[in-house]
Amino acid sequence: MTADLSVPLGYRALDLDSLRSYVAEQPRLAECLGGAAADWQVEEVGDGNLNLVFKLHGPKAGFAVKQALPYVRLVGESWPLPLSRAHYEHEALTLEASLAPGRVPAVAHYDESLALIAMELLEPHIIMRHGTIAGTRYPNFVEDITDFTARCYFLTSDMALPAPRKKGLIGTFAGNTALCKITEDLIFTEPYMTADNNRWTSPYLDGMVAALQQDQAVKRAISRLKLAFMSHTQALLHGDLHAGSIMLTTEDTRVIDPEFAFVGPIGFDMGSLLANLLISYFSQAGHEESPGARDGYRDWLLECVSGCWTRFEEKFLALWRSNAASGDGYSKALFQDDSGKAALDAERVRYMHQLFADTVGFTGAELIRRTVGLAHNIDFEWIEEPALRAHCEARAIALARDLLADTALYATIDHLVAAVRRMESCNPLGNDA
Ligand code: SR1
Ligand code: MG
Repeated sequence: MTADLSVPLGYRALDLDSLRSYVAEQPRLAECLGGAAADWQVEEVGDGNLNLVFKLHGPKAGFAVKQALPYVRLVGESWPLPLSRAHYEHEALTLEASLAPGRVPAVAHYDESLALIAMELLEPHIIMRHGTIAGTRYPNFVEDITDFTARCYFLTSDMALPAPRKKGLIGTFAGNTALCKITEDLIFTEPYMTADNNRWTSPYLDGMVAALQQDQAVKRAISRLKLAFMSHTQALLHGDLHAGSIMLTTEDTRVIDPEFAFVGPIGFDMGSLLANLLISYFSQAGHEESPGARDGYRDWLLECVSGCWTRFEEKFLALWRSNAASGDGYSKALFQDDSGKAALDAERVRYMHQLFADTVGFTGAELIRRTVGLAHNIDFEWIEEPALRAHCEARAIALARDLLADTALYATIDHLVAAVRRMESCNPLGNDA
């Protein structure tokens, strides 16, 4: 199945005026905003790589509108991308709202022909990356995000769903091939070879990138992860769970933008989440007010790394041990007596160990693609001085190389956190930056 790149009749990319007219013709949306169309404040606020995003405010309320463009916004019309991603995003948002209530923006309106979703306006929430660059702590983040991850992944796994429903779920998202292909190329392939899309802080990182691209242990590891990404249908994933896909306040956390959703390996999402916290950690030297001023904040970021795994694991296991576990995987019928119950619990522990090993590898993959591949993060990009930026990025690359090639050395989250702390006092570039 190849992705359908055709643009349906009736599709047009909206601007501020045409969006205002469009919404005026949608009675429910217009009623929700209140007043007359001329009273509405409309702005385009999209800063992501793919889509248009608008905010609308009326006298009564506001909402956000996301519209897919038929190409990659970051690159332009030379890179076409199917509008069907809005369909998958709508499917995922709807399902996630039922699995993890309150953790995603509520959908207000969906228009398939315009590839447009109107949804709850999250205010005063901000994109998490902006908050961590500013050094803001979010006390509820770990509990909120692990409610989302544990519930979405467990409740769409084979331990929760009967086989026919699980296969139906795989089918619902199986057509999202173009978005998966972006990931297959940008995360699992291009950073490890010479590719036009790659970029890094040159010349500082040239040596590290050359070494990475000749490292056979790394190439074997990334290829194994790519195969898992392509073939391991464990649960419904967000598919792009980074700090730009999370909006939050100090009280509330929401997960947005699931257009990359598909049924895949849980460790992929978990690795993306942990890697983006680590990117924030390694980038702090470029944002702190004076050297060491953000040491306490670094500690908080590592507490988040640790908490995102441990609270996820606890919640996932609690669901598995509860009545939610009525799927065909690990049927309770096979494990009825005391020895059976002990055996099943040992299996649960083994499953979580494997999930963690997957997560470690995928964490390394995300760290590399954000420093060597096409799509970088503002955490590093906003560090203006290239030598300092490279110094921060080099630590992320050095850690990632070890996570990929020596995954087994990171048996627990404590091993990972200890390695991050050790890396903070290393200078992988070997200069006096
Ligand atoms: C061409 S798209 C580049 C990246 O932007 C999205 O947010 C995904 O992370 C993708 O890999
Ligand atoms: Mg996105």
